[in-house]
Amino acid sequence: MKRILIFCSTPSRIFWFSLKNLSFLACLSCILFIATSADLSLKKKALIFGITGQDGSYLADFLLDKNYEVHGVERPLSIQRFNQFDQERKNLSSHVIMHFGNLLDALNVVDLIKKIQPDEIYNLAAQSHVQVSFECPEYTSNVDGLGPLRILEAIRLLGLEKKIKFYQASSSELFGKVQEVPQTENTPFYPRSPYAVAKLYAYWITKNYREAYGMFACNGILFNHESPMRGESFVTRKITLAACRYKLGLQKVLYLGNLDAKRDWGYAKDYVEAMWLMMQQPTSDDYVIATGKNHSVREFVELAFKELDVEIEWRGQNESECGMDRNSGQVIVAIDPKYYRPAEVDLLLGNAEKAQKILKWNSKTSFQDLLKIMVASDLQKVLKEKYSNLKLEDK
Ligand code: NAP
Ligand code: G4F
Repeated sequence: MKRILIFCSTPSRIFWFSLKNLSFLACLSCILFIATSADLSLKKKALIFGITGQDGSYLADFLLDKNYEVHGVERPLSIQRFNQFDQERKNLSSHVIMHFGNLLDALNVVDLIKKIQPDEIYNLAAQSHVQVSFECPEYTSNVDGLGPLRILEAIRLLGLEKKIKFYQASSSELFGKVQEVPQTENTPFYPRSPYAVAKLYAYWITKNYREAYGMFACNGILFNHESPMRGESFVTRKITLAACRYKLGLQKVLYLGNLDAKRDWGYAKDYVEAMWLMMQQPTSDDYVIATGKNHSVREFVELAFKELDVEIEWRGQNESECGMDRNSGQVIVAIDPKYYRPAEVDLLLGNAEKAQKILKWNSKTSFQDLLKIMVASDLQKVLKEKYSNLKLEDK
């Protein structure tokens, strides 16, 4: 009986077979080939629109840890927050495949999806500032409302509706003037800004493509989530930065709008896990993601300053209200009505029971810990600012 020695690509795969068993051998080679290719293709591809933002950076990091091939879309003139973050943490951008793009450009969206052929698309791109949306309502509607439509339609036109899963960054702003407390997936929406109205369109068009074309398309209705990567004009980051600058003598007064608005604030790092979990379910659905606890802007101010051993005492009312440093008697927080919104969302409080039950997701970081993380990070940043200013003065 003739015998042959087979060397397969993997060193340990060496077998003896009789020629009689050639057909068996052919089958086995096929199986090994398929197994090896399957192994390679096991690396899922994700495409993130909005990768340069807060959530995009954390999600990219999370997906890389899960061994995804991560593609990200940046606008040609993106503020390089992503790269700044990268330098501070780990070499994210060198592991992500970056592409230029813009949600306003439908041809570009089609081209990207055709080229990349991702398994999962996360749409985090948006003009995400509520107050700015009152000043730029048409632009906001175009990016935040029609942007997701452009992605969904590109998937459909390319015939990839059964291959690609789609995640839409929906928002608790949809609840706006809340119709019940706490808010769940079944609470009626009542948007209060051009931003929220645009997100409402995006929510429904995502649901519509799911129902009309059988696409895997889900809405994450995320309540406010913050981090050291939060944009500096959102209230939490504005406060933590100002508190640190005050402590180090670089800022005297922090000007704010409505101190009594309440938000359900979580940690962005915890929330990107929920996005991914939604995409791993057998069928697509919509989920509220929240901590189930809320706090006022006023409380956030008090606790952020307290973290730096500064006690605040409030005096006055409405536009004349101010916060004083109990030690020095100096005014350190004042109201500037320009930060009041034409229509305010007074209170948000989420009930994430559905996500807890089905996704087994829980918010891990407490409000107090989130504050500590943000203050500690901004203190480092402001120290660097101060140090570099001193060096400039020395010269
Ligand atoms: P963010 O920091 O403001 O990031 C927004 C991202 O969208 C940035 O990467 C931005 O790019 C990109 N972008 C803006 N316009 C674009 C356009 N025309 N084409 C392509 N990209 C564009 O927002 P985030 O806090 O990470 O939030 C992520 C998503 O979740 C947003 O859709 C937001 O509305 C939604 N959301 C956020 C929260 C929250 O509390 N953070 C809660 C609920 C929902 P540049 O860097 O070039 O500006
Ligand atoms: O930090 P904010 O600007 O966040 P807002 O409006 O809640 O929106 C954020 O969360 C949404 C989820 O619910 C996202 F969809 C959206 O993209 C964004 O990420 O303001 C929070 C509250 C508001 O009530 C605002 O009126 O803080 C109040 N506020 C008081 N003074 C201020 C200020 N907000 C800002 N940005 N700046 C102030 O000086």
